[in-house]
Amino acid sequence: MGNKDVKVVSFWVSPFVKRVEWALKLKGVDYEYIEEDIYNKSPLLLELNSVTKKVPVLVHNHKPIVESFIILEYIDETWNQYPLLPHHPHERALARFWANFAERKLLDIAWVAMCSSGNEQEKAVNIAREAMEKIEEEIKGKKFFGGEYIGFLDIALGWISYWLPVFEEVGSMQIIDSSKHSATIAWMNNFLSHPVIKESLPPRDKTLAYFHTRRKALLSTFQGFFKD
Ligand SMILES: N[C@@H](CCC(=O)N[C@@H](CS)C(=O)NCC(=O)O)C(=O)O
Repeated sequence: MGNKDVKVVSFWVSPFVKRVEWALKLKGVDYEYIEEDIYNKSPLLLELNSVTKKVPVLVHNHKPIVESFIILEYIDETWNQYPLLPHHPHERALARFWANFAERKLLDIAWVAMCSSGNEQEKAVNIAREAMEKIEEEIKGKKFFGGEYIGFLDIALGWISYWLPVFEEVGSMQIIDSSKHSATIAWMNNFLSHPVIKESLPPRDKTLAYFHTRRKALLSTFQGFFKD
């Protein structure tokens, strides 16, 4: 049964929404899942998030919170069990830094790479590969970014384990290189093997079909993206 005080306005294939669901599940917080049609937005979404009109929206005690990283921090501050961010301020700062770095240099850019072709795609793939190198250095020698357990940074970067290979397949491109990114690949396997993660992923065939459709729709959008 869903917890009436906690609702997540969601979209089934959204990696941003999954972060919120993963955090709540890891903390054992019950929530009500509300599926949104992001192509025909409901009055509820427009009321809860009139600024960006995007999901996820976490609604706690009737108050909305938006933006997945901000929601993660809110969840961590509100429910103390299973801490997500590290305890030490410097480690917390580093976790936030890497989350933002990966979002701008890997997620945003891998999206451009998936939705482009030719020179544009080549440039995007190169930037994404550089970011991947840095992430590889960060995860070396650790089971999870959070140490022995899945933490904030694992959740923030979790999309890499499932959505990035889909983006690669849809865009016919390669960002993850098994000869260079073995630590990242080991982390991906550890992450995907965790019961909370494993049980909450969208079906791969449906996910692939969805992003193929997005690529077709957006193919011309990113032309000239890297020009001044
Ligand atoms: N930076 C946001 C991104 C959220 C986002 O892009 N959500 C998508 C779904 S995957 C959305 O709601 N798109 C609707 C739109 O752009 O109008 C976050 O981390 O929460």
